Amino acid sequence: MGAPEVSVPVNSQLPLIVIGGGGHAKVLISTLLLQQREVLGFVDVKPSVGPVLGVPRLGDDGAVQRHSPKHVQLVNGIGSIGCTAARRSIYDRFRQANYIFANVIHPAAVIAPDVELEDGVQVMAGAVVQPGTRLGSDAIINTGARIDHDCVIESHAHVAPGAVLSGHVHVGSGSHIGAGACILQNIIVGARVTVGAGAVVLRDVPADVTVVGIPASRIGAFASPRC
Ligand code: JB2
Repeated sequence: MGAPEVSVPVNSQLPLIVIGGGGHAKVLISTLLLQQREVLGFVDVKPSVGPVLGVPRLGDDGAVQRHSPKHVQLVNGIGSIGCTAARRSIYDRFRQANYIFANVIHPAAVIAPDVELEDGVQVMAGAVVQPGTRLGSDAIINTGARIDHDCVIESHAHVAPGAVLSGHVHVGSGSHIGAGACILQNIIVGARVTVGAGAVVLRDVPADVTVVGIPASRIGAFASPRC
């Protein structure tokens, strides 16, 4: 009997353009270079941003349009430290222009064979994703995060480095699970929630709030000037 079929969509090997040239983009570019993918460059609104790991800045977002969606794919290099709206806006804008976002899966990530991956998913080094889980479009499972069985991570959500989700956890669209946070089994986290770094979530969390601490409790509405 052969190895089980992996349900990871097979990316085309089209050349890639990364959106953004900051810290998150650097981690993605590092993975892509390791995989010997062709990275044409990155685009960044700041002209002062220099090459990233030898990959050049192509210009601002307008530079993407010089390449047909038939000939390149994109990588969303805008990360988040709480509010995921900027990342989502980049994804929506370029999808409306028919560009496809490639999945970036580090070779040292462990993903169970039946895990369902939508488009533009990013799984960093050392992350573990167990069976029965679904990762929505543009979701980030960051370095060393652990997602146990039968979880759902909705689109644009970010599970930051070292966070741990037990089985059957549902993370709503655009939520940010902070570094080292821990979410117990069967918990539902609503959309656009911020879970603070190191928090331990013992109860369901409604949409649009921030929770911090052990046990995690609400500190206010999520909508803030920077979001
Ligand atoms: O609309 C945009 C845009 N907005 C900001 N289009 C393009 N093309 N670029 C944009 N940028 C650029 O994204 C900024 O000018 C900046 O160079 C970059 C964001 O870089 P920064 O390092 O500030 O954040 P990040 O999103 O790469 O990383 C954050 O999230 C990661 C998950 C950081 O907090 C990291 O520490 C974290 N690991």
